[in-house]
Amino acid sequence: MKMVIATKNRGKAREIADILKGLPIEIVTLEEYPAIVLPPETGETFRENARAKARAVAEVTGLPALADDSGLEVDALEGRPGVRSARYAGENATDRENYELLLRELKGVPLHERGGRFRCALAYAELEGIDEIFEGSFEGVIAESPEGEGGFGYDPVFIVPEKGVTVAELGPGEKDKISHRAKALFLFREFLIARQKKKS
Ligand code: ITT
Repeated sequence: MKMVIATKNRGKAREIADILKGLPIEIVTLEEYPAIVLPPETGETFRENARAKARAVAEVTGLPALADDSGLEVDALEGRPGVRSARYAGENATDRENYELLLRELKGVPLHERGGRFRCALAYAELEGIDEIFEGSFEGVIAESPEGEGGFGYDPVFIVPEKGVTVAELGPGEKDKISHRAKALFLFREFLIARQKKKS
């Protein structure tokens, strides 16, 4: 089976491809479809946005598509940046501009009140109309300053409490065992395997 990963975010595409290694799927990315423009993220939820991206890409390519809509919810900010995580500091903001804004907003907030979580909604769509959603979350604490070089997005400011380091400081492959995206992809994997069994 051939499947398109419906994301323009290279960090996400890399993690999804790594985690799905070993499944009998040929993965293609949007780098092979540079003309595709993803629909604007107008939804109020990760689920809605993921569904819109997967459906749009399945319709344009004719291939099954897997889209990821994700973001960071911070309790002290009533769940912000949430669905606006990618555009928090402005429409074309860099990862660094986004997390620097977050750190400014949390200035003076003590560590025990800096809890939050990453959320991921994965949507799988086929041209013939199948739509499935898989979700995962990842609890942590927002650091007072960035640490580490790995990952992408808010990883340098997201502390994994059990490890005492930020996600950007984790060793190779460690994030892919515990992240919101890994949890959602595990459910997607189970779905594909169950479906394959039913067919055979
Ligand atoms: P696509 O829509 O093309 O998939 P995007 O980056 O615009 O790419 P989203 O709208 O889902 O995707 O935004 C997700 C943002 O949330 C992302 O840009 C990061 O800033 C943040 N984010 C999501 N998952 C993350 C992770 O694993 N580590 C760090 N930051 C993450």
